[in-house]
Amino acid sequence: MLSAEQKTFYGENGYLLVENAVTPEQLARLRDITYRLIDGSREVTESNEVYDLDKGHSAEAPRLTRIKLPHKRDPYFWELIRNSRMTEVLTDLLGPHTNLLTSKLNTKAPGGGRAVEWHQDWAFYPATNDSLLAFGLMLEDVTEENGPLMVIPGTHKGPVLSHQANGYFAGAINPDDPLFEPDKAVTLTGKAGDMTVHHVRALHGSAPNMSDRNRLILFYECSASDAWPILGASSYIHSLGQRAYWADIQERQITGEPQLVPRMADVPIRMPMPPAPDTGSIFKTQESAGAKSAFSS
Ligand SMILES: O=C(O)CCC(=O)C(=O)O
Repeated sequence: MLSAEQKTFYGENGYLLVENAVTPEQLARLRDITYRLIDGSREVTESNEVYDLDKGHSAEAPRLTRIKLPHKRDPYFWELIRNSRMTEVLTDLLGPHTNLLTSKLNTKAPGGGRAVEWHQDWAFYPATNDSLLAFGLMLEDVTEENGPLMVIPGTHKGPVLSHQANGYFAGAINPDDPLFEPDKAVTLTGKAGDMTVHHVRALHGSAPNMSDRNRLILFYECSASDAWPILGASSYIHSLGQRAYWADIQERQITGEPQLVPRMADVPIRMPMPPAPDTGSIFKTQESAGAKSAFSS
């Protein structure tokens, strides 16, 4: 359970670091599954529905940016979010009825693994209210060198910045935007088993992994069940018809029940349109739309 101070901190800053979010046994099992999944990418030569490949990927030396939807790859990823300390943190922050929106395991390979350009998750999936957040569970230690998540405190209370480039929804802000204040960024490092939490509107990004160690962060993006999507960019759920969507939403219920009465809040929204040429992952969206990088000189 979170303390009152932790909840206040999250409310004011839009992010939180939770130490030991999983037990050593849970962590060991997660790592074991993850390294087996990475091993499974050896025979893969093109990004597909499971793997997003980084430049230089080969059978001898797998280089991935991401394992997509890990909760669909191994039931343990789903079990964990439904029944662990993380579940308590989730209901502490979002209330009793919660859904998983998506999951992803950003694997940032050693020696240059991709930056994630600055963005607000809210720009990808606006909803009727902003009771949404992302957990980032560290499966290896995260230090300054291996591309930690960075967040700009307080931006969850501010505007949604433009994420457009070259006429596309680019999934990244322009680093020249006068509202972007990188000097205010905080860097979220921690030990394997620690977890970051960031609010859906919090501006965040991460630099390339310049170390010789993997940076493995398992992200769960979650919503209060009364936050209904207005439109989303690049998730499989938006291609489902009404029946399949209803079945899917029930499968993604983490705690409580579906809420058929959306809570409407006065929140700033921009629509994630038009889609980038390649929407296969955030990396592909940012790259194919030609988003200007904040990390390359
Ligand atoms: O992997 C990271 O550092 C950030 C991930 C992220 O923000 C995303 O995938 O939307």
